[in-house]
Formats: sequence, structure tokens, C-alpha cells
Amino acid sequence: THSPYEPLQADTLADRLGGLPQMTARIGPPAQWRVSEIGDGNLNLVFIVEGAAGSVVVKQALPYARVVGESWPMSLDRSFFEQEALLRLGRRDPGRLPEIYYFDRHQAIQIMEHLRPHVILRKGLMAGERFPLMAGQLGRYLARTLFRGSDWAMETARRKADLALFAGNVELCGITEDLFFTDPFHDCARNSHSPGLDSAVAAIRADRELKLAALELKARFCGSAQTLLHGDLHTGSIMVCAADTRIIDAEFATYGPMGFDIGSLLANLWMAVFALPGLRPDDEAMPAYRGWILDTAETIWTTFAEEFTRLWHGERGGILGGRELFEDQADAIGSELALNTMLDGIWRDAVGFAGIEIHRRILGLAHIPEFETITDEARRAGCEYRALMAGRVLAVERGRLATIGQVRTLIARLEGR
Ligand code: SR1
Ligand code: MG
Repeated sequence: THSPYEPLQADTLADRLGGLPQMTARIGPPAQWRVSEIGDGNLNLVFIVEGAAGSVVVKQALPYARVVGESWPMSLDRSFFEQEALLRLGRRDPGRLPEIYYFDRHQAIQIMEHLRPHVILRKGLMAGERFPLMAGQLGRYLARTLFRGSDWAMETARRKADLALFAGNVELCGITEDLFFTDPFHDCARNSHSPGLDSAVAAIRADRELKLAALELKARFCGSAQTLLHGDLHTGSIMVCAADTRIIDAEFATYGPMGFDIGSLLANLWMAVFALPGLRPDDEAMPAYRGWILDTAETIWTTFAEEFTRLWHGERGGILGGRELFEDQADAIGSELALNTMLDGIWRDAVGFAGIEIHRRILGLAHIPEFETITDEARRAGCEYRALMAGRVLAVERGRLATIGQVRTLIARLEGR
């Protein structure tokens, strides 16, 4: 028997969790706990609990979408899928996720490592901070989790069981299907946009090529179960400091195409660049910082490709192992052709998904603070407009943008540089 689900509150948390050895062993007796609610995401409650001996983070799913309110009920099961995903992603790239100390499925409560001195990457970028090791760590994280969760690495029984398990995360997967690929491209009640974008929005809704690209990419997202994705890998799902990078918030985990996680992350870095002239119009350091963000995006992709190549040569052994076809006959060219075809496809998908992520963050339900906090409306609409134009090219011309250098040139052209 379980006590009925109840949301935690700062002033009830010590009573509710004070009996757990997983808490007291780490942070000391509940009488000395200080609790603050710090959640600013779209879905969950997040508390920092500090005690005499240390601190932890407590995350609890709400039975509705926090960003909208109780009118949008949302299953608590997402926290079970998040747990299952964190376990797998953590095994595939050890040390890159927070340590989980305790999970209560019925109350949808996770207790985890309090990452310090990390900050949310999105906030770090808005504050102009640099993180020298982050790009390499993220590139390797992407290659290891995406490769090791795929048919290139997993054997049949395990892979099919996982596929069936994560098929259960249907509600959150459905949210991604709608919020990314459909809502932004029609007049949906959940959408909003800056007033200065009215005519751009009308043009987007009449843009058949763009809507076809969104539909093709939606079909790719729904129909390609290449690997276990994080499923929401934007810069708010990454915590970072000078030495370390961690991935959090995996409740949108689903099987999908590898390029989805990569494209979501790159899009958020590119949007950070488009927002800079609005966020810091008079800052002389802005051009150099812009260059650092673009370099970071580039290093993430090149590190991903290098690490993916290393894993391909060293760890291929799953359903699609392919060694019988090439290496037994010493056909190195065949093997390299297969690898390059794979990397080309991942890149093309990533570019397309990045374009869609940009559109949904400016036109859909879930906006981002980089743009939202630009107080001058005209300036804000200008930044968003340039980002939308880039997003359109990324989505529609994803087959023609062969390198990340070409994306950099595109961004510079749209910014008038
Ligand atoms: C109703 S959920 C809206 C968005 O918030 C999450 O962080 C995901 O990005 C989702 O699309
Ligand atoms: Mg999140």
C-alpha cells in the first residue's frame, strides 16, 4: 500500500523525507535541513535540500504540465521512464549524469546528487561564461550514448526489450511530436510569438516547402528507432562548470534518430548566438563570445564524429555489427563507406531537427529565456526573425548543408557579418 501521491512543499519536505536513510546518511538529521524550491522548468518541482553534512537535489513530477497548469494533466509515469533512461545513459557514458540516490515511483520523487559549482548551461551562456572542457565532453557523451544504445552495439533480445519498455513513454513522446513538428507550423492555441513577428508567422504558415520539411522530419522522428535518445537535450538540460559537464532531465527519453539529440543541442547553441545582439547590444566582448559559442558547436560535432568513428571500429558488435560483411574479407573500404554513410545521415538529420527546434522555440508553446528576456520588442523580434530564417534553411536545405562550416557561414550571412 502507498500513501496517495502528494506534491512536496518546502515546508513539508523534511517531514515527508526525513525518515529516509538515503537522505540522513548524506546530509544529516532533518531538524537542520534548509529547503528551497528552485524549479524553473516546464514540468517538475525541484528542491535543494541542505543539511549539516551536505546537500541533495529532490525532483518530483507534478501530475500536470507546470508551464500551463492543472488544465494540462500529465502522467507521473514520466519519472519512471526518466529513471530507466538515466540508468542506461549513465552506463553508456559513466560520470556524465548525476548520481541517483533514491527513487519512489509512486510519489514520482527522485533524490540525486547536488551538482556544484555547476550552473545550467543556458544561464551560463546568457551570462557570457565559457566552459573549456564542455564541447569535448558533450561530443563524447553524444557518440557514446547514441552508438551504445543502437543496433550497432546492442544484441537483439536486450534491444527489443528496451524498445518495448520505452514505447510506454507515449505521453511525453506525443508532446514532442506535436510541440516540435506540428504546432509551430499552424495556428494552434498553445502557440505564441512576439508581436513584431506577425507577418513572418503568416509567411511561415503559408510556406509549403517548410511544412513539408517539418512533416518529413516528424516522420523521421516517429519512424526511426535508431537509438535511445535523451529526447530533450537543450541547454537547460545540461549543467556545467569549468571542469565538468552533466546531463539532466531525461523524462522525454524515447527511441528515435540519433540526429535528434545532436540537432536539439546545436540549435540551442545557435539560438544563443542569434540572441546575443539583443541581450548584450553594447558589449564589446560580444563578437568574441559569439565566436566561442560557434566554435563550441563545431567542436561538439567534430568530437562526436571522431568518437563515433572510434566506437565504430572498436565496439561494433550488435545486431548491425556488419563485421562479417566487410572485415572478414579485409574490405576496409566497405566498412569506411558504411561508416561515412551513417555519419552523413546523422548530420543531415541533426541539421533538419535543429531547424525545427529553432521554430518551435520562437513560435510554439515552450519559449527560451535568451529571446524572452530581450526587453526591446523590435530588437527581440529582429533576433528571432534571423533565427527563424536560419531554421528554415536548416530544415528545408538539410541535404545541401554538408558541413558545420556551412552552417556557420549561413549564420554570419543572416547576421549581416
Ligand atoms: C509541456 S512540455 C514543453 C517543453 O518543456 C520541456 O522541457 C520540453 O522541451 C517540452 O517540449
Ligand atoms: Mg527538462
